[in-house]
Amino acid sequence: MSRIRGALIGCGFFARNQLHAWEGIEGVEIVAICDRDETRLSETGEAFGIARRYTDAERMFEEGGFDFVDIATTVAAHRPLVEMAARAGDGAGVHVICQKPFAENMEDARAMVAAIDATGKTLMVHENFRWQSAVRAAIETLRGGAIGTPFFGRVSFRSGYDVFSGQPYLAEGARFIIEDLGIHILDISRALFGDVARISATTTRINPEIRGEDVATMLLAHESGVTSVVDCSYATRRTPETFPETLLEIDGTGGTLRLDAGYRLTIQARGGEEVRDVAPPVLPWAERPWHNIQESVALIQQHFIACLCDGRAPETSGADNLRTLALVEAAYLSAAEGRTVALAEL
Ligand code: NAD
Ligand code: 89Y
Repeated sequence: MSRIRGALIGCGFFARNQLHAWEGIEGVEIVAICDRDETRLSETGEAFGIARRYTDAERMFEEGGFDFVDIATTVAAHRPLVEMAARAGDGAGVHVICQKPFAENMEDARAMVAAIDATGKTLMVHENFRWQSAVRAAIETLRGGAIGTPFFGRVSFRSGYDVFSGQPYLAEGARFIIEDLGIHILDISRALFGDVARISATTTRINPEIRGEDVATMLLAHESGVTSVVDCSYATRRTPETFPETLLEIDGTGGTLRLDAGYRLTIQARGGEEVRDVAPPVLPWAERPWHNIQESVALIQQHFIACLCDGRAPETSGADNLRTLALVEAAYLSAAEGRTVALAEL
């Protein structure tokens, strides 16, 4: 395999995880970075030994010399940067990974998917929670038929962890938990039970210091016939604090599966019980409690490179992610109008 060269845009809070993960993937090199903020740019360049540094993404694309771009900015910059990636190299384009939330609305998201589609390049949304090793173990167990056909699921993320000190913008937006975190939990529900026909949601804000909602409870009717409850909270003070674990409870025709706090996977089927420790490793550059998310960053980026090498679409391609993003929009619409929303409406 020839060397695959990447460039990263957005050297903020989360990008260092992505840069560490790229360092761990054989055959991949990040050759250029970009951030509007010169201090962040030079600190990141020094920390990761990357000499080509840009404050202007347009210039970085003009000078080229990379096969893919990793867009690690917050959402407002995603559409212009994805469209720049599509125009790069006189319209040949480059492959793209873009952080979640992919876009601010469905219209932007569809335009972004179409722009990269027209180049024939690969577009993956960095939807990493379904790649957390504990969640992955549950997905594979379910897909392997261990508990028969699922008919009920609960996908739950409840925490009181202070995410605002590292990501202050999360306290400022009119939207918070569904768009920021619920998007991952909804995506896990899709990975487990498939696409969704209808959703009903309620939201509330408990923390008076923030602008958006910090609690959301969603009821999903999947096309497969499964009903799932997806519940998210950043207002839950409890012990043990489980950030950033997603807990699962699934009933199937042949048994049950639970992913409990402490990364404990329990499968009860055929009169027996199996309990597995599915705790993620703490990678050398990772730190608790983020190690769970950090490992999933390494795994999704490996998946992206494997897809480029094999010429196949990533699991969370841009086209796939339109359906996760539609769930986010539908949940907000449902909560605002107090009604069940059919995904076909979006
Ligand atoms: P941040 O604000 O700390 O960093 C973003 C950086 O992008 C800033 O340094 C900013 O100057 C730069 N930037 C913005 N627009 C730019 C542009 N047009 N050109 C060049 N630089 C630009 O944000 P963050 O906390 O690192 O989050 C970034 C994204 O990652 C968000 O979308 C967030 O939701 C996502 N995120 C994902 C996970 C996950 O597990 N997948 C976890 C945390 C954050
Ligand atoms: O931004 C969020 C994400 O994607 O994972 C956790 C987080 O950092 C805070 O909710």
